[in-house]
This record gives sequence, structure tokens and C-alpha cells, in this order.
Amino acid sequence: MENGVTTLREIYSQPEVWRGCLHTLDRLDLEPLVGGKDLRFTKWLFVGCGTSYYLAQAAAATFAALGAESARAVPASEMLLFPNLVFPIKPGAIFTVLISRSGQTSEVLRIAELLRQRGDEFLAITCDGNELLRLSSRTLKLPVTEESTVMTSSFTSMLIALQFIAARLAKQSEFVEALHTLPMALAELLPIYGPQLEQFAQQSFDDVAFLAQGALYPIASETALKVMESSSSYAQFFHTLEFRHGPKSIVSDKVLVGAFLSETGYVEESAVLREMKELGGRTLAIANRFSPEVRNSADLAIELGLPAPELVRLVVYLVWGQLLGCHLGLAKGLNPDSPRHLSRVVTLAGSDGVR
Ligand code: F1P
Repeated sequence: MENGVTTLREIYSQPEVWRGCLHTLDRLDLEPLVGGKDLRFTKWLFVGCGTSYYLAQAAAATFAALGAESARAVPASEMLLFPNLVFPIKPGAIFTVLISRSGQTSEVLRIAELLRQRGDEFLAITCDGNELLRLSSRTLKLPVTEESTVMTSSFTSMLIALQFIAARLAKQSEFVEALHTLPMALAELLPIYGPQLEQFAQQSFDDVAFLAQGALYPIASETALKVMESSSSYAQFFHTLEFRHGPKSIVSDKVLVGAFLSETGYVEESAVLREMKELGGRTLAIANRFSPEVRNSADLAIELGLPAPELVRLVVYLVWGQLLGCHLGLAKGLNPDSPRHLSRVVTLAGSDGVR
């Protein structure tokens, strides 16, 4: 099979996959999953590894913005190795959400066991996940079949599902309705920007950096991970305004600076983009709407034009990084369907699951 066929197919399938997930979510009885939790009076903790950790961050940002008492994200390994920094001493003080496409990642399964031993409640979300289903009846399994090693449609679908749950708990029906507009919106954007990204990725870069703030920061982080996984190139991510405090020293005409521009921080964030363009960087920018001046600061400007609220747009901001990673890998002669050194699931040796 041709290089990258599976990954590209899964990236392009997202409108259809999201539709299927929203269909399932519309029929979902939330009560058994979150057991009467009130978003406002609950401390939420989101846990995952790799892509699922960045997803945890995006979910935490959504829960916080929709009014949770508190919401934070940690990698599963941090919870295992430094539990005192994460767990409150008193069981039951937090509600944990475990995120794992495969439901087989050792660190995540170990956390599930730990929570059970403590008598702490948790929800798990997965796409494969029979092990997680065995460990908790509070497991939401989405109708997403993903063959690729790298996570694409599973990330966006699980994020939509967690945003859906947050909005339902917050009784924000407009947010839920806006999530339903995403499949059609992405289906319209893909034929416009997919070929442009493929073209853009024919250049080679010495360094790659993605910039974002707020709820888009995990999207920039995941974009960098996609570029690393799919193209075996090193990519970094920064809070946009932090990039001026040292990292901008790397900027040259062989460096790609990708900026995720929010509405909230548009003026300040686009000023950084402009500065990096003036310093000679190759620039990619994604925004919901561009002013003409900012559009000119980007070698490739992707304009989403979505009427949906800013938080609802997160998954649509990510798709371009998934495509970029894949096309950069292909341009280097690699096969993004078989990323170097990676496996679909990280299963660690040892009886306790971590070594
Ligand atoms: C998490 C993960 C992936 C990564 C790699 C190994 O998997 O770290 O993000 O791409 O393939 O596994 P999961 O716990 O969500 O199944």
C-alpha cells in the first residue's frame, strides 16, 4: 500500500466519524456515567498519555471555561510516580476522567486500578478499550475505528465527546448544538485547505514551532506531536507570547512558525506572528477570521469562518496539524502509517505496569 494512505484516509474521514459520535452522544444517558455530578461543584482531573494527555488538557480547559469548580490535566505517569502531587489525601475529593484510545496503555490501566483501590470514582473514555470496560462500568466507548499508529480521528472524537458532556452538565444547549455544526463545516474546509497544506509541506524545515494560548495551547502541543510522530522531525510548542522570551532566537527562513490565533487574544497573538514573519520565519496561521494585515503575515493562512463559539472550534483547528505532519513525513520519503520507533500502544513490562 502507498505510504500514508491509512492516516490520510482517517484524517479525511473525520466529518463522517464526528457525525457518528454525535449520533451516539445524542442518545447517551449521562447519569450512569457521571453519577449525578454537578459540573460546578466538582474537581475534575483528566488523565492520559501522549496524544490522550493533550486531549486531557483540552478537555480540562473546556470544563474550566464552562464553570467547573476546578479542572486540570496530568499525564498518567505523573500520577503514578508522584501521587502526592496529584491526589488529594481524602478519597472522593476529585472525579477523574481517564482517556485512552486503546484502553490498553499500561500507565492508564495502572491508574484505573489505583483509583479502584482508593474507592475513588472515575469515568473512562475510549475507542477500543475492552480492558477499561472491564475495570469500570463508567466507560464511554465511542464508535471510532482507527487503524493508524498515530491518533487523529480518535483525538477529535473523544474531545467532542468530553465537550458534549461538559456542555450537557452545564446545561448549555447552544454549545451542544454548535458541536453538531462541525462535521459539515470541516467537510467544506477540507477540499479547500487540504491541497494547500500538502503543497506547503513540500518545503523542508530545520526547526518547527507551534504557538497558541488558552484552550488552543493543547492543540498546538498535539500539532507538534503529530509533526514529530508522522515526519520524525523535532517540533516544539510554546505559549505564543512566551516565544518572544528566548525561543524566537531560532527563527530563520528554514524555520516554520505555526500560529493558532484565538479571537480572545487575536491582537497580541497576531503581533507575534507578524514579528516572526519580519524576522524571516516561514509562517502558517490558523484563525477563525483574518484581518488583511494579519493574513499577509502568513505564508499559508487557514481561515475557519465558523459561527460556533471559540471553544467548540478546537477540533477544527487541529485537523491542519494532522495533515501537515502526514504530508511533511511523505515529503521526507517516510511512511506516516508506520512511524519510526512507535507502536500503537505503549505496554510497559513489569507486574505493576511501570518500570
Ligand atoms: C496513547 C499513545 C498515543 C501515541 C502512541 C502510543 O495511547 O501515547 O498517543 O500516538 O501511539 O500511545 P492511548 O492510551 O490513547 O491508547
